[in-house]
Parts: sequence; structure tokens; C-alpha cells
Amino acid sequence: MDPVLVSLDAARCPGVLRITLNRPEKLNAFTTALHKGLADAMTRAETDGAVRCLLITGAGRGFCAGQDLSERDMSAAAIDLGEGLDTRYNPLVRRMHALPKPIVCAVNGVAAGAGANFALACDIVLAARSAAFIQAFVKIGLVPDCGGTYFLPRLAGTQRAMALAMTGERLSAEDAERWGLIWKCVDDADLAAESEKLATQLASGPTASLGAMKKAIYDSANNDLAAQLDLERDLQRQIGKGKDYREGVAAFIEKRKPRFTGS
Ligand code: LHQ
Repeated sequence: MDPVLVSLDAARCPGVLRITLNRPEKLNAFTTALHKGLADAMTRAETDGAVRCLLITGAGRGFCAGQDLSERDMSAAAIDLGEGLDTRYNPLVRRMHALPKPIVCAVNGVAAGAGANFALACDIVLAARSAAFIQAFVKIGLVPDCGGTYFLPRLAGTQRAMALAMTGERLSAEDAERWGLIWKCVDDADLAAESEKLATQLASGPTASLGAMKKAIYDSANNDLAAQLDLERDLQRQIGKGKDYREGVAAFIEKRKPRFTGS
């Protein structure tokens, strides 16, 4: 069984590359093969102009239970967890952040360990009401990875980040929404339709402008106001040269819906 399903269904969700983690019997825990599937999907997202938004979800009752703990060689000589981060997790998170296209995540069930932080690395996160986020690392004597110590304090504040990491307590999707970790918690039965609707809307949007928003908002974490104002100017200058800006203004003047092409 393919550990990652990748599809672009032009009839159902035009412009949306759907990426489904597909090891439902193990709650879609990361293996080397699953990472390879994700890396290939990212390459397609980066190079295929027909892809204008990503939609990531999980098959079955879980979203992702983090690293598959049965795949690790536990002999003392073999343990180098940094290697897995260097070669698989960290490049994945960097590529997701750098991708100049929006990434929607539909968290369909439990998201634990690196699975929780993989979800938080997406640009807009929806979660089913029955889903939960667990910083499970403390339970096996590790530290949050996959960007967790970067995203959590920025999204939820230092106190909440610290307590989530140190206790490994389960955070419900409702609380995750209340705390600002995710965009929306929706009824389980509505998750697929809501996330497809959002991804399809973004895929028909001004892609270059969405990509620039992503860069500006993420870079703001490391910029002072002066640098951020300069960045906004540079991005606006660049985006203003695109066809979508002209189309947006023309549509406004002509009192019609814009037809953005992503250029
Ligand atoms: C799993 C897993 C799993 C294998 C469920 N592995 N089988 C770590 C090390 C190295 C380098 C880089 O980074 C990392 C980062 C990390 O991600 S560390 C954190 C790893 N993840 C965890 O510690 C979470 C472990 N899983 C759980 O605590 C529970 O499964 C949760 C709370 C996610 C869900 O609980 P339940 O709903 O009760 O499901 P379950 O425990 O019965 O799991 C269902 C099946 O999935 C079961 O298999 P089985 O054959 O017995 O039916 C589990 O063994 C398997 N599974 N997580 N990470």
C-alpha cells in the first residue's frame, strides 16, 4: 500500500494537490517510505504550475502519530535521532514554509509528536471536532521537533507551549482553535467538505500574492518593523507587476468576479 496518496482532481478541486498520509492501521506514523512520498509530493508542488494549493490530510481515524517508533533501531550504536531530523523532517518543514503556495491541513484525527507539529507547519489548519493535538515527546523522553518549539510559542504563547511540551497533555481541537493554534475546528462530518472548499478557493486565488503573504507573515517572526515595512514594499513591487493585480483591479472596475490565473 502506498504510504502517501497524491492526486490532482481537476473536476472536484481544481488546482488542489491532495496529499493523504496513508498508513491508517498505524495512525499514519512517519516511516522512511512515508517521508519519501511526502518529499516527492513537495517536488511536484514546487514544479507543477497546475498546482496552486496543497491539501494535506490523513486516511482512517488518525491524522499522524509522529515517528513510527517501531522503525527505529534502538541499539546504542545506531541511535542518532539528529540524522533523521537532518535528512527527513527538517527539509520537509523548510520546504513547506518556503513553498510560495498555500498549504491547507485537514486534521481528521489524533495528531501526536512530529505529526502534531507537521500539522502546525501548514499555513491554514482545520481540524475535526474529535481530533486532538499531543506533544507526545515527553512520554518517550524526547524534546519536541519538526518545528514544534518554533510554532508552539508563537501560536499559543510561552506558558501554553511549555505546559503542552512538558506534560504531553492532549489538547482538543476545540481548545486548539480557542488558543489560536489552528484556524477552525469543524464537525467531523464537515471536515472534508470544508477543507476542500477552502483549498479550492485558495487555488483559484492570486497565487503569487498568496505566496508573498506567506513569506511576509512568516518572515515577520524574525524582522523588526523597519525590515518588515521594507519587505512589504519589495513584495508589493514584485506582485504589482503580475497579471493578477491588473485582473483584480479590472474586475473591481467592471463590477465582476476576478479570474485569477496565478501569474
Ligand atoms: C504507532 C505509533 C507510532 C508506531 C500509534 N509508531 N506505531 C522521534 C524519533 C526519531 C526521530 C525524529 O523525531 C521523532 C519525533 C516523534 O514523532 S516522537 C513521538 C512519536 N509518537 C508518539 O510517541 C505517539 C505514540 N502513539 C500514541 O501515543 C497513541 O498511539 C496515540 C495517542 C497517538 C493514539 O492512541 P490510540 O487512539 O489509543 O491508538 P493506539 O495507540 O491503539 O494506536 C493504533 C495503532 O497504531 C497501534 O498499533 P496496533 O498494531 O497495536 O493496532 C499502535 O501501536 C500504532 N501506533 N502510534 N508513533
